[in-house]
Amino acid sequence: MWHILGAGSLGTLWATRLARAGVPVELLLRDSARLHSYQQAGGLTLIEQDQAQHYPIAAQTVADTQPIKRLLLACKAYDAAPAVAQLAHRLAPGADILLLQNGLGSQDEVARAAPQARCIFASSTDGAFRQADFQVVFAGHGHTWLGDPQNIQPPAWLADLHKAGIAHDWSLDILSRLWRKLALNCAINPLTVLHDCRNGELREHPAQLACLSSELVELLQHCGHSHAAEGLHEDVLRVIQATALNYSSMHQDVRQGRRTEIAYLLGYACQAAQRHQLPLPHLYALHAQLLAHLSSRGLPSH
Ligand code: NAD
Ligand code: KPL
Repeated sequence: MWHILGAGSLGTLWATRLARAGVPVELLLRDSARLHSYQQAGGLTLIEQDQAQHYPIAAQTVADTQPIKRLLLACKAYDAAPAVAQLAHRLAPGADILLLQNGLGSQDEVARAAPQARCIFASSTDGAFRQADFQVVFAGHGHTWLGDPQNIQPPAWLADLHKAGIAHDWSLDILSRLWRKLALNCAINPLTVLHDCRNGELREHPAQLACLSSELVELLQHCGHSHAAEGLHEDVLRVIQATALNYSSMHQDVRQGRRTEIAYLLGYACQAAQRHQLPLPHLYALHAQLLAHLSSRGLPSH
């Protein structure tokens, strides 16, 4: 049984794909009010290529008592550790937690909140967004890398992902993958917020992209992820080109007045730079500008 916490974009994407492959799944919802709304909706709806499919997946609240052996954590990075702390007493000995959070920092927070569990980190390029409550659009088929920095053995349940058609690979260096993604997000997302533009319009700011990429390369190298630093600037330009018409996830969050994951992206990068006493002026300045911008819009800095 997969327990899936968070019936948002990625939670719905995973729950529906697993359920339609015959894998038993159950959603964990925040409270009885949310469970009631879910029951009114009668299940989750996944929209793929304009086709909507409805899945009446079972659900319970986090306050339920059933033991949990496999938990898919599909909430935002800032909600991850508090959510796991709420559930820690339900985790069976040797339980697995699969962490879908973007960025870095939340994985360590979760591991501290549930020391008895095995934490498997994921980095995903799938794209999904909520069209309405419990209705999610699968906007871009990507790939998911999974790995465990403490144990290179893949879990047997990867077979469920295979069955569900979830494109994935077991990575022996998941931290480097997460750092690389974090570096791309740090170079692109904050600038799209500050220039209020689509990813592609960043091509008008080549000097800023070059400075940030070179500082991020230095950071990755000092953090022991030289491999993740290779060709970063070219990759930043490639991603901008490939996603030219898209608004970055951070831009969408800010535009919709939602809390961002800044603390787990640029905030995490700047903290790591400080720990290594690296003078990275463009990165620090970008962080300060982004914090000021968020504050001017009444959004939290963490
Ligand atoms: P989302 O906001 O759509 O969904 C998160 C869900 O978690 C919400 O429904 C929220 O109510 C729920 N939640 C939070 N705390 C909870 C709790 N204590 N108990 C029960 N439910 C709780 O977020 P998302 O877009 O699915 O993103 C999840 C993570 O995946 C983020 O870190 C994001 O950066 C990452 N990610 C998202 C995408 C995407 O396309 N959406 C792609 C790659 C990575
Ligand atoms: O991951 C992204 C995001 O918007 O969060 C991309 C499109 C790669 C930009 O950093």
